[in-house]
Amino acid sequence: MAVSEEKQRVPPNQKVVTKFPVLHYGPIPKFDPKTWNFVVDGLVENPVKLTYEEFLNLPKTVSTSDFHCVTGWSRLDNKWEGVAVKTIAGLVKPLKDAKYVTISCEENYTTSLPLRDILDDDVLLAYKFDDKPLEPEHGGPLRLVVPKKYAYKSAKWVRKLRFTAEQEKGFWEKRGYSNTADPWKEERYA
Ligand SMILES: Nc1nc2c(c(=O)[nH]1)N[C@H]1C(S)=C(S)[C@@H](COP(=O)(O)O)O[C@H]1N2
Ligand SMILES: [Mo]
Repeated sequence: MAVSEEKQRVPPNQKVVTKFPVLHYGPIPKFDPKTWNFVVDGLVENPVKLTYEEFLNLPKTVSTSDFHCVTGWSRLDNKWEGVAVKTIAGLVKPLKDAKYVTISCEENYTTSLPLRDILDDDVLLAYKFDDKPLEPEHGGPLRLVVPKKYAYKSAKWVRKLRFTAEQEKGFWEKRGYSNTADPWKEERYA
């Protein structure tokens, strides 16, 4: 990549990698498609609990985006396929007081985002990467992808979205990482 192009694509103090590192806290959870479900609750008109099959039948989105880890690596042009959180919001209809979403995962990992960030066009709950089923180590069967934030907001093994009036602090955010997590402003620590 030309130097000028890289400057526009890569946030400050990040290094581009071509392999896809695997990074998370704790074990890789087991996935059983028969018992797995996906819940949306909190401040919504129409809470839902979907089976794996029902989730796969939701309208899908394909999006290619960049991925920036707070520890300093960035991976460009990742092709994700899944369901836009915007699509989910259309289904559950957030109430007027809903301003944030808490994302809960297997193994007690959580993070949260303001509604306007999570409803961005490039934010999706992905079940495919590079046209193949998302690997367990990268968050399969389902992970959130939030390209405009440091990747600790891109929660792996997602099971639940909860719409809230106030922002709840996530796993890394409670441990001193930035709640806003904008890589272009280098918001690494709170
Ligand atoms: N459930 C869960 N999701 C997580 C994490 C985690 O520890 N647990 N780590 C985050 C961090 S810090 C990064 S950089 C990315 C890494 O995703 P990857 O392993 O697919 O590269 O996952 C994010 N999502
Ligand atoms: Mo990270």
